[in-house]
Amino acid sequence: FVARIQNAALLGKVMTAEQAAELIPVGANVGMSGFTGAGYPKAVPQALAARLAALHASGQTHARIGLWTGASTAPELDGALAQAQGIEMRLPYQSDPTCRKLINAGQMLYTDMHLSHVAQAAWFGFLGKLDVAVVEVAGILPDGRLIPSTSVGNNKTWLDQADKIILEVNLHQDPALEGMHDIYYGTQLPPHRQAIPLVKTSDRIGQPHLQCDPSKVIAVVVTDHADRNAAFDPPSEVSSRIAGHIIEFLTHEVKVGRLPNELLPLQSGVGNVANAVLAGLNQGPFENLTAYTEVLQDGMLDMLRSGKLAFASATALSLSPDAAAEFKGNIDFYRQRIVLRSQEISNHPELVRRLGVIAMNAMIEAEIYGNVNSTHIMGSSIMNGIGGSGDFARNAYLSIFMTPSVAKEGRISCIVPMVSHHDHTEHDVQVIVSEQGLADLRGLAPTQRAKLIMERCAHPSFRPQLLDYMERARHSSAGLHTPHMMDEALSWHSRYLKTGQM
Ligand code: 0RQ
Repeated sequence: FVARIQNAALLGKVMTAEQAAELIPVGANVGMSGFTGAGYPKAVPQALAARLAALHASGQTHARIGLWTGASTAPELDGALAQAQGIEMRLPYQSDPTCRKLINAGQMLYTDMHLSHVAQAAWFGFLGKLDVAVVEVAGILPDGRLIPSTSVGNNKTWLDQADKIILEVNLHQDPALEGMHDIYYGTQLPPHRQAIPLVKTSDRIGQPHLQCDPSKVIAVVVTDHADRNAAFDPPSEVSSRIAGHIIEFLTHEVKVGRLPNELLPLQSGVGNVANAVLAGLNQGPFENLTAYTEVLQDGMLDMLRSGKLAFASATALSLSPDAAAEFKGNIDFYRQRIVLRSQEISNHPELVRRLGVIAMNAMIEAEIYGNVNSTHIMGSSIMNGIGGSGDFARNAYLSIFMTPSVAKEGRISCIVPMVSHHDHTEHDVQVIVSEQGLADLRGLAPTQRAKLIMERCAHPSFRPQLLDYMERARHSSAGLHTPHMMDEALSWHSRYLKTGQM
């Protein structure tokens, strides 16, 4: 590992994960690296979890930390710390089953934030003091600068803001990642902010390395482990139909002159549906595409390889084991075509608006008027979090939300009279698509939107029920702009909670 730690002072700080975890004070706010299962520290969180569990066993039942990351991580981080009951407050995004269980049981606090807001909220001091940063890197340069790993996330901010820094140098991460990153150090606080000088997805506006004050580094831990690397499901029939509707819609938009032949930069959310849409685009008619997105999944790697996608900007890689191996084998090819940025830049509203991004995100449910819920099950339980979907949806050129029309073997309609939680308001949602069809809502009034969403997107088994709701609301609602029956609007959700069927 000596070749990876070229700074003599930092080489002298190499220690075990257990020793490093001892240096994290109980009650500290800890900013860790990691974004959608990539580039997260793999050893210190597990050692810290073991330490907190031992403290709990000795009677210190409230020994916990505040845990801030880029986005979701992996079992070695979120999973280990949650199982040890070691997290007091989690932000800004998670998808871990144990975290989810504790949050929904009221045993862990969770602040669900737009991912582009996190860094500035930390600089503004809105989140409290950041005590320790724990950041995975691919290597350390002689002057202490860091070669970032497979995600950038909030690492720049954690390294700048934390009093103390622990670095995990992961030998498994390819040192040839060097040069793939673009870390922008020009962001200012209001009222001194300037325009961010990025006008194309491929622009480089920063530097390839993270700055780090070596005097703040209290430990360096060496690891050799792959990222989480979950495999994606092959595109299902439902996902493929959703992808088909989106491609037909984009083709139409090109035909009528609202999109250029090479479209506009694509943003694609997480999960199997999003990956299937990319698989569809890879077979589709468009060439020379670009992506300005936050997560680069297998689908985009395939598109880069086939040449359909000319360039991709993201903050993290989230690859299956096969795709990760392929990426490693052809890293020089990908370094010409991928740039990884801090998440406040990959998701920045100014840049999303300037570039005219086409945002495609999955959701939990939509209502007939177009409001969208991306985060909550039946109004009160968190699923994952809003992630970057709001950063992109509100500022996109085209904002598309997609979902299967039903969930849980058809017992739940994903199109409902009123959403049980609002993440994306009707004003931020231009297109809704399910395997049934696509509703283009641009320029429509609420009652026009409702007609289209029910006709095009709802499952036939729920359509009559929705039409009946709408019809009765038209006759009994106090206002007829957005007709609702307030005592019935959420009755589908309460019926499901009581009977297991909407
Ligand atoms: O439940 O896990 O028990 O099987 O929700 O649903 O259909 O597998 O969809 O994996 O694409 O995730 C919105 C959660 C969709 C995700 C969400 C149940 C369903 C299943 C998952 P099971 P699917 P996906 C950029 C963009 C927010 C963040 C975001 C997400 C589970 O896309 O977290 O967009 N998005 N970020 O059965 C009850 C309904 C349901 C339902 C589905 N209406 N009611 N349960 N489910 N619909 C990336 C980042 O920001 C990092």
